[in-house]
Amino acid sequence: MRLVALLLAVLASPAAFARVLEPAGTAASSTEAPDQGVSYDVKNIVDGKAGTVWVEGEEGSGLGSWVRIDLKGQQTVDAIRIWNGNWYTWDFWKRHNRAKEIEVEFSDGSKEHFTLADEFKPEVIKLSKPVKTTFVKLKIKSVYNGTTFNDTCLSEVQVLNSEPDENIPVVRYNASSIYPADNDGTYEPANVADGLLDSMWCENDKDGDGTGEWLEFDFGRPTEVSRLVLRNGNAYSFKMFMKGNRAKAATLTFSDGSTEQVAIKPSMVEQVVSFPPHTTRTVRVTFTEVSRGTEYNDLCISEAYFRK
Ligand SMILES: [Ca+2]
Ligand SMILES: [Ca+2]
Repeated sequence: MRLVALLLAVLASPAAFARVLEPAGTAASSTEAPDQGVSYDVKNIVDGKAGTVWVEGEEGSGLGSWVRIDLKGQQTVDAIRIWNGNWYTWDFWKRHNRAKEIEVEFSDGSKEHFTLADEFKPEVIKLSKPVKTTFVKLKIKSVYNGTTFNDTCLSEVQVLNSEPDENIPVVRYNASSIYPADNDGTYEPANVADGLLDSMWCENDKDGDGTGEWLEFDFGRPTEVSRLVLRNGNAYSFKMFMKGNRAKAATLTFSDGSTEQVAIKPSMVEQVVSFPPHTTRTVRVTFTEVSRGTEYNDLCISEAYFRK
């Protein structure tokens, strides 16, 4: 029974196995002009941030507008993950149009049609079969209307390939506490594995700075690990990074109770934390030292992956 349950858990989260194909470029049918220094360029859909947005520049709701993501040569695409609408904030999301029906076109001329959910959460659309293509083009066929602006937005689009990569798939995350969702979104532990720098896990210790809080990775089966790849703090921007707490040291606790102490750089760039190899089903990362931010006294981690 346990094996069956485990397989179901794995099948239920295809995104856990999906790697994001690196874009080589982007194009769009039209783009809204920048406003007060804020760009709505189509580059924003592949910049690793939900809070930066492409807005079509047509009169009306932008039906027929499209965005294209060019890949590095021909790649196999299995799925696409979309942050639909304007993710700058929840309020902005409601006020702008979201794409409803989309046509997805590939370089071999094939097309697939999807109806997206109208929800403030990322959506994975799975292709009926893998496609070898040099680009993915999304055309907006209908929209969900925003309450204020008749402009259709996409915040982020990840083109996915389901072949495993170096990052060990996680079937379940646990955490000592989770900061409640607010106007910017959720702070769920799984946010450390979505490829976005402005989505993160944050702890919810009301008085403390995050020291003693933990994040646990469950691989579902014994797996060898020796590296933790990390984007510390709120990695959206240097300004946001400085405002919040960052980790400086942690204890890694493995399934058999053994531990390793590791130092973590209080830096927003990607870092690889190496430690002696352990074969384990879970790793609990307990933060033992924290660097305080200037404004928010909550520890956040933007991205975190274990590797062999
Ligand atoms: Ca973006
Ligand atoms: Ca993230």
